[in-house]
Amino acid sequence: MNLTKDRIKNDFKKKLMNLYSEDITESSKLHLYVTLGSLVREYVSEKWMKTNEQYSKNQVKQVYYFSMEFLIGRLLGSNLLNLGITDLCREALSDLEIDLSELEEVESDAGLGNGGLGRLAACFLDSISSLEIPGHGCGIRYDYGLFEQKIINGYQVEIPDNWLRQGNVWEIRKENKAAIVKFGGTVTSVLEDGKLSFKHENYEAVLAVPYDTPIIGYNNNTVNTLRLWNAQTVDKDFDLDSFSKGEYSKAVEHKYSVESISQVLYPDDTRIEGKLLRLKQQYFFVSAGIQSIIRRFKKNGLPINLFDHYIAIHINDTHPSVAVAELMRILIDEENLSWEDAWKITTNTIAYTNHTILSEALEKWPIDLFKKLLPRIFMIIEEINRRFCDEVREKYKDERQVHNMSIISDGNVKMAYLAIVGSHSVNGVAKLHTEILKNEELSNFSNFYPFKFNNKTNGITHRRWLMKANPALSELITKTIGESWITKPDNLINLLAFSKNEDFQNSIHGIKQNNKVLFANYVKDKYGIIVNTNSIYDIQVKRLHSYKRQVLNVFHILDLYYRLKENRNLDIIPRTFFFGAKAAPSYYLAKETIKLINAVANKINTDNSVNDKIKVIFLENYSVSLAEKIIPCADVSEQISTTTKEASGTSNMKFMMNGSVTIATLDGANVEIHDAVGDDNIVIFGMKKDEVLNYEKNKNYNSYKFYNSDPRLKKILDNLINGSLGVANSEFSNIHKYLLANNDEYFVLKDFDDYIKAHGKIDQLYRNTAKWREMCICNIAHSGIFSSDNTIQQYSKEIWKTDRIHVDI
Ligand code: 26V
Repeated sequence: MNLTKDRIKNDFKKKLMNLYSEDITESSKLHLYVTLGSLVREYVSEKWMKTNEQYSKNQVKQVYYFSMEFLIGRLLGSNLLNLGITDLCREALSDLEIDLSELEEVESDAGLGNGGLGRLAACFLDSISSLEIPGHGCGIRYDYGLFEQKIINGYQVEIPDNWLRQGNVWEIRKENKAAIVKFGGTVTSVLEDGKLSFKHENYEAVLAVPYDTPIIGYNNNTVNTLRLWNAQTVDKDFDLDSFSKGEYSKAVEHKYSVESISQVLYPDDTRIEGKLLRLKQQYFFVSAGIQSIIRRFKKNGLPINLFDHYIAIHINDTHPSVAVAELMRILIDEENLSWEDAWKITTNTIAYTNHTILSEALEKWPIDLFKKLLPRIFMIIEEINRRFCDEVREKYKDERQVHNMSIISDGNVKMAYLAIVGSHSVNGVAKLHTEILKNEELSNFSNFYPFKFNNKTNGITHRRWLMKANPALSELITKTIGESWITKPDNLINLLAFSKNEDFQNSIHGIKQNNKVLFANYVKDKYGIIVNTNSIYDIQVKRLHSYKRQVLNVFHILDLYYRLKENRNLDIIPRTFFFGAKAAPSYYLAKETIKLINAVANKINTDNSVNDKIKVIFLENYSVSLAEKIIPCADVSEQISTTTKEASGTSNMKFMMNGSVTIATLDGANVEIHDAVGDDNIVIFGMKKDEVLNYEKNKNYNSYKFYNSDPRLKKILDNLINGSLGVANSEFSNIHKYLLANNDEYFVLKDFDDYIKAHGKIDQLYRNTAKWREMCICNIAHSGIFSSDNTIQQYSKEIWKTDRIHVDI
């Protein structure tokens, strides 16, 4: 399609008239945004159709990425970028006196995820399409995404995220592709003509209706599909009996109960709760997704025994791991395959990624609940487990080992074990994480199945996180090393040749400065706080969790504050500390930490004796669209988790790609970042893996030792509970207790001294302007390897075995 500015202008006016019978002057920003969005979708419709046609015609292998979460954010800007029509649209709209950036701000974030895991899924989709890989997303179309966070009097307050209120221009409802998902009921076995079959009766049927969103590749014709499922009643919304008796609320009870399945994203990614509704959500989208894959597969005329040659299913963490049993069920009960054939196909089809080793987040389901909700699936898991336990028994002749590895034990179904046994590939998300999985957490399984375990270090899409979020930097990079880095992000390495070039350093600095000014304006408008744009922007944005140690960051700030109070002339480079973090609604310690950050912010920002040197800002409602604003203006990236606890982290990569210097523990992908940039271009502190593991094994850590021997810590901790932070004495007593009486699970006190020193080093490095700028450039130059394009190429080659398919138009 040959788009010109004039064509876009005409199409836009026509569309506005068709949709709203309005002209531009009387239209609202929302209507203008919807008009542009609809137009863009229209422009991709041919590519979308052709992509699907070509996949069917050529019978290519396709991958389906199953995930409970897709943290997409906004799509207008990234769709325009991938279609290569951003400038054209901006100019066309500008002629019509419309500002494109203003329209982009109208779009609600699709916040269908909690954090890293959901955002990774979104980055992966972008890379899959951009690399011309036939691959699609499968998930749930939640009516409400992750809650919106308001900060009221320093406390987090959660507001439902009604992201669909203004409609969603990107999705298409496909009623004709609906599937039925069955819950509960009874299963009986029937022997007919010597063949055993299973009859499922008295179940509750739920209609799964798909909504498809196009996933547009960068500068190619590939448009893959993100298919999200919505739950509806199958035939009747009302219980007619109750309705005719005038019992209206009872009459609609069933409707509400069914629709609740896809109503809301669970906002707690810190611990499993064993809630029935969550398991319902899991089976709901997995069953609907696999049914629709099988349906399309058969429509293409392919024989079912070749299923694994044409289909790969990837499960994002254990949340979709019922897929193992659901695929078995369909192959055996509906396609009449033998157990052995079905098992071979299933394990060849499915691959699993683990995203955490925190034991409280490892999924398990009580047997009774599981069996009642999914009787046939439970039977299949029992049989999978029986056969697996036999193999373990045969190999080790040790019943303890059998018990330890059993998928069903201690009254629970263990989803990670099901995912490992039922797949051909198990991967961790960074070198260290995979090593810990193999040698510690899952060593039983990696000894049993050494060939299944592998590493795939996470990545981020440089299109959203550099080209879209930081257009000025992108332009400068292209001007300096040409545009090849856009499709070959590794080529960013060519920037190294310019790392000492003064002109280039100045340009890099100018762009960062400009981004900082823009963000300072945002902060001033929103919070009425004046930020010193010459200060170091020191930023920690991520979910609030004890292991991520936002408290360590606060302790550094308090220490700095107390030092400034003691010595007004203390020579430091001014700093602005930014935090952005949502706490799970029932995670009281995390919420207390938010209040602590806000109390410290209030204390410092209103203290005129220090607030020209330091300020603290808590950014409300951290989200994808806010991340795109804040990351490009960071000088310092805080990646300070307790070593071994952060599986990978991905904001660490986004920051380096935008030219920040990282202060980090050697945890998660910080290890790979350190390997890439070397000691001179990152500031590493804190305990190493073995020290942490030793403390944990020997149980010989004592946080009081640090409290008693370090007067700085003593002062900070005492001041938490004596009202000196301007709040009641009890306000932070849980944090105090956690760190002292409960012995500081994540070693904040142990790493404190080293962290303070590391910040001293940052201060010194920043003073050497040329050196600092060289560090920033070096970080950008080495960030290309963290493009999710690289990660996805590895998944495709080593796990999915999918080929690139160029779509012809
Ligand atoms: C866990 C749970 C548990 C119960 C209910 C809801 C829920 C939702 C999500 C999760 C996932 C927790 C695991 C997770 O998000 N891991 C993060 O994955 C990132 C991508 O691989 C990685 O960069 C982070 O280090 C890791 O913490």
